[in-house]
Amino acid sequence: MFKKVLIANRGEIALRVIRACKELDIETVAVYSEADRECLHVRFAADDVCVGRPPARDSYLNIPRIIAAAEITGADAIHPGYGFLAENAEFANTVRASNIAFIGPTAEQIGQMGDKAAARKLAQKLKVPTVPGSPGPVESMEEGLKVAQKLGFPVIIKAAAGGGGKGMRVAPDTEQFAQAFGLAKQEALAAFGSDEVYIEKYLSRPRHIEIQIMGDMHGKLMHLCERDCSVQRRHQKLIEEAPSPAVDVTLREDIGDAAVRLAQAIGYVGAGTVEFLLDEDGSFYFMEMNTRIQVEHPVTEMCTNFDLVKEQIRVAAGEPLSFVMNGHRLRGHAIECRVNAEDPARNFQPSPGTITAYHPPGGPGVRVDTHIYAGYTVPPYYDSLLAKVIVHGNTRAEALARMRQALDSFIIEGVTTTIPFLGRVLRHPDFIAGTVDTMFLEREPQLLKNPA
Ligand code: MV4
Repeated sequence: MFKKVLIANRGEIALRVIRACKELDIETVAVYSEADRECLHVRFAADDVCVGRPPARDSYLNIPRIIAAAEITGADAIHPGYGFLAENAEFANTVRASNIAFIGPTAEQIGQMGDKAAARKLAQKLKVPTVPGSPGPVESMEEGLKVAQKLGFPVIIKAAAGGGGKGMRVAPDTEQFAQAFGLAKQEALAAFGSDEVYIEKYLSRPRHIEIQIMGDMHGKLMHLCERDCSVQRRHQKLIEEAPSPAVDVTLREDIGDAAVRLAQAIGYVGAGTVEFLLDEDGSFYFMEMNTRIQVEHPVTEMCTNFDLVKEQIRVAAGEPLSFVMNGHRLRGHAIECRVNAEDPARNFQPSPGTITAYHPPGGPGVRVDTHIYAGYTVPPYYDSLLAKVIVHGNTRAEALARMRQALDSFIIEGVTTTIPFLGRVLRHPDFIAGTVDTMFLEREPQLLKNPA
């Protein structure tokens, strides 16, 4: 087992990884930017190294500084968390070339799934369903238009190097195809340095369903149920739950099996997520694979009783998975709400500042993953996640009631938060009925406003 793990991240996920290390009796190293001296990850880690100026590219994204921090402190492994360098193949490579273990998949596996058009091709080869579309990248506007006309409008044009919704354009008809195609290419080039795009038939009201998987170095790979992340805004997830109210045992087996086949085909090691769109008629389609631990991993932990971060560390050290569950042995229902320092009424504009009062919710089945405290100043440089409230109940109804109660008793003063907005979503009849899709908030803009 590792002796000392460096956590190449900040915020709540850094605390989450430190906790797992402590339970496994592993020493920890925090890295921090000049804006993060007062952060709890610095306090809770045994060792800490300042890696640069506040902007992420000068600190949390500075590969040579992070490697140097690991070498100076004698860390034998690095956990990247999510965001920052978590899906950077060059980083994974450099870490391993420096004789340090990377707690995650290989650089090759990160690269294979980072190319979305290639991942789609692999899925097709394995008979994992994909949305009807172009067989590979589309070279020219003329070729694209032919593909689109054959598929039938509307179509969606996606960046091959993309993911998370960037470089994506919908073309409603032939007339608007050229413009959408051009814009998608332009956006893709600006965001990813590659203007390669592919085309799919556009699904108008899909749900976002993702499968948590976990593989070890001994060829064992399992899935741990799905998460439903349909409540999103501009590709930012706001609420996640497991299991999905739209997935029954049979569908779970089918989607889970597809996810396991895909990950197994590349010998995947570590925690990963395979994303699908679920259509109104129950058809599911592979979207992309994320090769990291995700923000919403706690809902899976709550309904599987499985510590995903501890298991990530174990399998990276070469240990076999402690058991294989494949979506069985689920208990109850879990929901997560992301509490952000943002103002929903002002287009979710970030609201950094000092927390003047703080009291978290508690009680049975309530978990809060956070790095904030009274007196903490939320810096403007990073994402605005303040806390994740995760609840577990024996039924979805119990979990829902628990989440409403938890949010209503969560005190955060000094910054504007998304708590009142989340409370309104949890009381919306469509959310209660479990029927929301990814266009839900587009249809319900009044949820963004505080009632007078
Ligand atoms: C789609 C789609 C409809 N049809 N593909 C957005 C992010 C990327 N992972 C895939 N995305 C979508 N792909 C087809 N063929 C709709 C979306 C989409 C979406 C997907 C999941 C969650 C929220 C979303 C919001 C808007 C669009």
